[in-house]
Amino acid sequence: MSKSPNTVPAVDDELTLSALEGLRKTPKQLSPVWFYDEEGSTLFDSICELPEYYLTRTEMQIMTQHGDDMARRIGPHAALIEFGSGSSDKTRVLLDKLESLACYVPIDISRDYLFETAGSLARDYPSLRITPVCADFTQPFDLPVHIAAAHRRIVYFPGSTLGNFETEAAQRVLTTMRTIIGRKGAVLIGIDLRKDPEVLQRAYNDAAGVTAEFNLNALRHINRELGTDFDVDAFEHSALWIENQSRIEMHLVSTRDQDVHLGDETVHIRRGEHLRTECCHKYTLEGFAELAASADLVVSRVWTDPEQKFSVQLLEPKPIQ
Ligand code: AVI
Repeated sequence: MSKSPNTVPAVDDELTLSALEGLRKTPKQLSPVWFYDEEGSTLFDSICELPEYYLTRTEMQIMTQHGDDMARRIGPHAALIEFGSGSSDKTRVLLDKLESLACYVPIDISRDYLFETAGSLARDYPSLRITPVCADFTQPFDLPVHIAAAHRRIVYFPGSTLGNFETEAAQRVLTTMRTIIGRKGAVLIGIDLRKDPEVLQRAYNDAAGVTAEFNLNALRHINRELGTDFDVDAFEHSALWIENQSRIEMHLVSTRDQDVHLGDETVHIRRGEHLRTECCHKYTLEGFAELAASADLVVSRVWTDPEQKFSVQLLEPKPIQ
């Protein structure tokens, strides 16, 4: 990274600064937020349909098979608060099963998608009170005051998205959930499990190349949004299983030396250099229970598929001794 000594940085917006911060790290990093422009969201929907990407299908199968038990444990008159609600697809399974739900509060950073989905849910569940909240759940946000009237507050976080956070950030997200649910509530969360690395490698290196496109699209998005000049054609997708971190890492590897301009800075990327774009942690049941415990949450029920590929877990506040 080079910068002429006498210039005042022209970089003053938060997005540019945080992108620069990532590119100053070793290895260089790009935030996974760059995956999700319109094209990226469509590519992610296609990933969920891929034969190699077992996560979505397996979680849906668990929800369908055990939704009645989940609804029974959640109980009547709950407020359902969903983190990163997206299409709310899996939520529909719960909405069909939960008894006299007090309200549904989907939280998502993408305003258009959030309100579009809330509108379609309102048409399908006309008697349900739906209050969308447009927010980044890793930052402080307000919830509607009417959730206080519900018997319990249930935070729903499907998709194993928690696995995309580094351990400390995952602890912070769980702590936020713990604060929201108070003493009587619960968290219902989808968690992908550790398995044969071959299966994992295939899930993130699909034969049709959709995940590669999804990864490369992050560069198109950042070029468009921040005016950077990454040479997208000079990068290759790579997804590697990192055994000692129990995670898949998605990288983009530069096939040539290139200079990328961001604000008034120039970032040099060497031929063969990796940019890390995402981490996808895979947990053992014990490992996840430990992570939950670090946020004062106890695993009270685990539902899995017969091959134990994926899990949906109910977490409750640790009892006060
Ligand atoms: C959103 N998240 C849970 C996905 C995952 O599997 O970690 C994102 C993804 N990246 C590549 N394929 C899917």
